[in-house]
Amino acid sequence: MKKILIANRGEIAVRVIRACREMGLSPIAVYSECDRTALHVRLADEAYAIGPSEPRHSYLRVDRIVDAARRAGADAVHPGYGFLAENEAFARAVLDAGLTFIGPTPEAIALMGNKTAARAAAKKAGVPLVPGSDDPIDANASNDLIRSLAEQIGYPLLVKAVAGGGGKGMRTVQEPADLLGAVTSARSEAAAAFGNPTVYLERHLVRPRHIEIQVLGDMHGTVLPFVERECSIQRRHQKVVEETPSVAITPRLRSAIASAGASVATAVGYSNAGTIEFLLDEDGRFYFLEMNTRLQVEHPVTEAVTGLDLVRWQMRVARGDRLDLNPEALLTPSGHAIECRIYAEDPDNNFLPSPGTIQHLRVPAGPGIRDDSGVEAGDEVPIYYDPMISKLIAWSNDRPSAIDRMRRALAEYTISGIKTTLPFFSWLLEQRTFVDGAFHTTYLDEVLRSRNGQPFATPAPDIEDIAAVAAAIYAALSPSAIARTFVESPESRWKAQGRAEGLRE
Ligand code: MV4
Repeated sequence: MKKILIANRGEIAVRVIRACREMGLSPIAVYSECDRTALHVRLADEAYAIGPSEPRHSYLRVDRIVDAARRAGADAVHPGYGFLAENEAFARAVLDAGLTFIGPTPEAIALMGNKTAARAAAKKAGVPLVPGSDDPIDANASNDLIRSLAEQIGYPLLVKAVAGGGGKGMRTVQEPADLLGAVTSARSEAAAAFGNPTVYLERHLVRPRHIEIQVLGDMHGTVLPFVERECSIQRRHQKVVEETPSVAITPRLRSAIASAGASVATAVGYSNAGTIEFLLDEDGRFYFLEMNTRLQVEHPVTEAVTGLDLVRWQMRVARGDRLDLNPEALLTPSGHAIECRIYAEDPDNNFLPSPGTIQHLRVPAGPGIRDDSGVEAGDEVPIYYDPMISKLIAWSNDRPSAIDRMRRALAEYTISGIKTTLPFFSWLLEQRTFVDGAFHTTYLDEVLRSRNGQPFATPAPDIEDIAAVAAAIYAALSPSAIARTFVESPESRWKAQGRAEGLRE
């Protein structure tokens, strides 16, 4: 393995390029029209155009990506996450072209992509499942059958898409009267989103935590689980903060849930990096939810507490190396790590995407800080893709000091020209519920709803002083302009503060 084509963009493409460099491998980029000068292209050894900016015409084009790999003379393809990372046909096309796919087999991707098949595999492995329907509910299922399945499972329940994951095509049902309507609407949403209307039912657990287990498998039958990641801080099914270890997991529970994760992966002959998701209820019982057959966004927190490079290990096991690691060490976190996903979104405007040009960028550094970014100053954040621009990871000896370190790094971070979720994180890390670790999967959506759109941005006191001085100078030099401003557009306090903040640049 000498040349690696990276079938992705943004921070994850940069992350894989870094691992390639350290291993003496040559990274090859692909890019869409709007990404022709993007950071991942600038950092790669070669780059191949794969089409227009819209993902379906470029980063989702199996044919063009495999063709680029052939033209480059690449030996292997790393899919990153998102786009084609969990696409069985892509993995197969890469193998059919005689290349190594740096990920699981197409069979494992297909199996785990089918959520009822994944449940069956977990059940066979002896791993606890949320009570639910074992068989998919297809178009032939009678209303009587659906009703009787629901009665067996009990209410409240969830209708989920067999081809789904991540909350799409999901409906909650509080009582029998709402069952058939929920099944109908889940089916049509699933058909539109995945081309497959099949659904299944699960008992709805209220306020669970989301705990996941990273696994690595080699091609010699070894599967190793890692210390858990706590991913309960989510907004509309999108993870926002991840950390490891979880405050809710005792050492006993850690080995039980890690063994469960490894059992699922072993049962399906899994190789490469994968993640088994669990729900954890208030009584400390855990239930298999689904398996993600890719490297995940939040892998750096696991790297921070284990000292391993997961991307490097992905490439090593893909070329046939054995996982000669001490299993005990992977379950023994060294310190605590937290990740904040920094988005080009306006938290003061319902997290609306905020594309545009990054004018000024100051990236935090110093002890225990890692910033995995896909952008530099002067870069444009396009409208076409997920607006996550970087991941900020803080590591320290324990959770309280990791929180302190993250607060410090957030305060250092300056991104101007676009709105970002930085002010939101500074707020979140001051919340008692976060500091106490007393949250669950619905906490963030609930607290955001209760805030009713109050702004997050709080200019520092020195900025307010500067603004006051600047306003005084402006008023002295041009009193009529000041008067006009106030008469014609009575500014809100927050807009005025926003302007004041703008004076920094
Ligand atoms: C659940 C659940 C409660 N009970 N399943 C959301 C996305 C998809 N991966 C599964 N999800 C959930 N499934 C049962 N039986 C609650 C959620 C859920 C959730 C899960 C993980 C992280 C955040 C979440 C936010 C809302 C709901």
